[in-house]
Amino acid sequence: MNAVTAPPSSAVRHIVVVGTQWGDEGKGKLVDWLTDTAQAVVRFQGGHNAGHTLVINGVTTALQLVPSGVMRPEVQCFIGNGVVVDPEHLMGEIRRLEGIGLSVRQRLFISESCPLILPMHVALDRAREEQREKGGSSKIGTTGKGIGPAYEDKIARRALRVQDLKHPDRLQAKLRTLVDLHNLALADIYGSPDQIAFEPLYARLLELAAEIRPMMADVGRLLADLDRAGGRILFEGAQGTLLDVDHGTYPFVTSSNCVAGTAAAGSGVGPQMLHYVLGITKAYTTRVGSGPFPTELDWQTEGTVGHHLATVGREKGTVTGRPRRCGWLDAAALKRSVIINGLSGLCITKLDVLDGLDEIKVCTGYLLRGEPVDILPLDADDIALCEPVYETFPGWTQTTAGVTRWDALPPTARAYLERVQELIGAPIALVSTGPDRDHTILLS
Ligand code: 2SA
Ligand code: MG
Repeated sequence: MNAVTAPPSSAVRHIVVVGTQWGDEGKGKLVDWLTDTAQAVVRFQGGHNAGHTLVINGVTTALQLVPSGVMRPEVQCFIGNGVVVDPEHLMGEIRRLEGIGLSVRQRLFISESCPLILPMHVALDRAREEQREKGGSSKIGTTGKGIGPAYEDKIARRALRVQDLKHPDRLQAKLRTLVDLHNLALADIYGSPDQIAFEPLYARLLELAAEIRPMMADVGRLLADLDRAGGRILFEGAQGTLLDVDHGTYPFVTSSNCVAGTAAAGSGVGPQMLHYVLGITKAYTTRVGSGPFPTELDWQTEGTVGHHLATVGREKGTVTGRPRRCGWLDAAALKRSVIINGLSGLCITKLDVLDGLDEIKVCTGYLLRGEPVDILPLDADDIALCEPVYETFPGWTQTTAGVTRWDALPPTARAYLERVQELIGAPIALVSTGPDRDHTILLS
């Protein structure tokens, strides 16, 4: 393949994996695959709104909060300060993983500084969505996990943090203030019938605190030590660049920064530790939740290309089971992702979903109020007005599922990928041709 620079190799030790689209690009699989040679995997933003699906030896496991490294028994897993932690969910997920025979607690390290997601955040998340809908404005289509309200409390400097679980008195005082504040909002602002009872929540948090305490850690310090000892670290992004609270299709975004730069601040280390940024890109585009999506196709009508992508790609939310909206690859949006993330290389996933299509389209730019534009605009209202301009490629009839060599791909598939990397200005380092660990083409 032309113009492909070296993929992640021994020259780079630490890799950041980020989604370049609206999430669900297949990051979990790639993190798991790359973890073969890593000692640690770190989550640095988001929470249990993430749904990372891993297929190992044909067995599917979905992870939400626990880093994807957990599937490899010798790998250490870190939850950095940039992550919002729902303690009830955390312990539930740990128990579920332990139930399938994985050791988790011994090698999971949770930053003391993570803000907590509590039941009032979930109630507020849902009440706000209802209000948006009633008020005639579009719902964001959140996952309903309390992510946004928990980050609001963090920014407002009133959040409970994991470290508060070590101090029952402090926890009690802060929790009381927070419960009162949010109960008031729920009743008076949102007219919600939900009220959070303080006593049972406090009692439950004390129980959870006893379980979580042994996993609390100074994550930044531990990662710096691992770095000094020559270890390899993977920084595992969640959601995707176009859902980033600053750089995404605001306000139809999540409430954290999902871009590569956050890997440092969200895990407590410096940016010099981010050696290689691998952007994960689905060979087409999906989005779950509301918001503009220029290349969206009709994905509900049988017999359409959109329906093909949705069904062959099994495009349903891992966390919520919601159908994902589907459309063609958008190279003009990816250009934005390349810039924001400083992508070193790209991994194209789910190429096999395009197998059998007569022709394949890639969006190379848009017409915005009649004017050509070659990169995704910054204003969501402008994005909603963008009419995509496409380049069309012949498809292929052979199956690419499970192919592990570049030269075993159909020539039309190779031509498509070569053109994609040319359009977006970042090299393709990897191609994933199926959900299993081994269905991966490494380009060198
Ligand atoms: P939130 O809950 O406040 O983060 O929702 C805000 C927006 O962010 C989107 N979002 C996601 N988009 C894709 N995948 C995500 N994770 C799950 C998955 C989602 C699911 O992997 O499938 O199961 O539905 C994720 N998390 C948040 C969300 O759709 C809103 O547009
Ligand atoms: Mg997902």
